[in-house]
Amino acid sequence: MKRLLIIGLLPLFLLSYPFPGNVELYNNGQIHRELPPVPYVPGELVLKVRHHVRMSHDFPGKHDLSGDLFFKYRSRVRDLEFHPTTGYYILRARDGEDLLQLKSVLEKDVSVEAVSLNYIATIQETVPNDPYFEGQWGLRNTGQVYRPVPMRQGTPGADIKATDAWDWTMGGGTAVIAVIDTGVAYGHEDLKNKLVSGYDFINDKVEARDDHGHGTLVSSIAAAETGNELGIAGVAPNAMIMPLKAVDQWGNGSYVMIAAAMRFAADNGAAVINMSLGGRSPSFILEDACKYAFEKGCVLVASAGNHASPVIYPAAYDDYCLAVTATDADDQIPSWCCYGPEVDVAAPGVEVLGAYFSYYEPNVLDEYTYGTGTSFSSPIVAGAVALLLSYKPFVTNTQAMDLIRVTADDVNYATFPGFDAQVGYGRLNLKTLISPYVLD
Ligand SMILES: [Ca+2]
Ligand SMILES: [Ca+2]
Ligand SMILES: [Ca+2]
Repeated sequence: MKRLLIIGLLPLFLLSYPFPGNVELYNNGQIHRELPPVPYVPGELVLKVRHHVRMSHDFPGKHDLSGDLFFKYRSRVRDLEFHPTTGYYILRARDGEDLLQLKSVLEKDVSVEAVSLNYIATIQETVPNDPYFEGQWGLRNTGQVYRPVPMRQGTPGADIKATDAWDWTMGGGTAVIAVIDTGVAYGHEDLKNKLVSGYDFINDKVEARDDHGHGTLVSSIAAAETGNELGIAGVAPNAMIMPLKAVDQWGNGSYVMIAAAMRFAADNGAAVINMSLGGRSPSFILEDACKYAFEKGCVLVASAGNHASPVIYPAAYDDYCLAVTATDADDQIPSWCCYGPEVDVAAPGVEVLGAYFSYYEPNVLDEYTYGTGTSFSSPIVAGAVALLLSYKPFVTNTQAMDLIRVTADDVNYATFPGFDAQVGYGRLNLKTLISPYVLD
């Protein structure tokens, strides 16, 4: 298990938008990095004061010079307070004082042994080194600029709290997420080491190569290679992807192809099946396959749909599927989301950053793009389930579905307290889901 602990504030990555046309891509050559200032308590200095030993019968022992110091600098210093447990003095400068200049003056004072800014430490978080992580507001939203052009910022905390969950685990390498989609770009830098054997049901081939782009983006959101100093982080950093191509290059897949892929996934050890797809009609074709996979222990995760209409199938099969709708970077539910009592949870689904692939540029395998739609919410939940199952392998699929529901944040509590048909139980909270205190 790879844990990457970085103390303090992160370098700020300013992401650029290099690509013309109607898709905006991130390009490795154009990242600008700037270090933010190191935080400290404003107006405060911490002083180690030299002790002057007074050889006097009247005043045995040590006498410090802090009173003299205060008197000497009183025009610039508001107060000088002894801090008994450390033995240091906290100096508070008067308003408008140049703290760094005052610090350099005090450093030269013979009665001062050392001066420091009162630096602020922050809690440790498992923050991966993937350079576009700051673009992944859905994983961690501090209100950062997550997209430079057009400039986008979200609301702090409108995220799934991935870094907090990763403090506990980044998952084992065994959990497999079957992605029933358009395939995967096998050579993409952030996916090439994350694939297990899949199948192409459209072309009857062993390798499920993407000829559209949707499947590559979806797969990377769930489980891109993480901590590799490239691209993005996946929700389940160490899970593997089983690419199953059941959707053609125009974005269509027949129910029979999708059903075949579900059965293949269930028969070949997938723990989670992601279906960022669906149709408006119910059919035994999908329902039987869902039942088959569910009874083999798989957790089925599907997108609720993007047409402001009732939840699509297979997501609407309540007994077998988690139906996932979208939230944006302010924890609002977009108006285009499908709705209904079948909705289980929401997950970030607006401007979700992931791996880019295009049929027209098959050799471009190091770029990233944003996707909007419940298609990109679903793999976030699928990744969450994979992380949960690798951390707590004793959890059954029914329990996993319940845990996803009960640990979600009721983001529309003010208008619809409790379960509702817009957001289900709420927006996924990976921290609460993975918490060792739940079902341990
Ligand atoms: Ca990466
Ligand atoms: Ca449901
Ligand atoms: Ca609610």
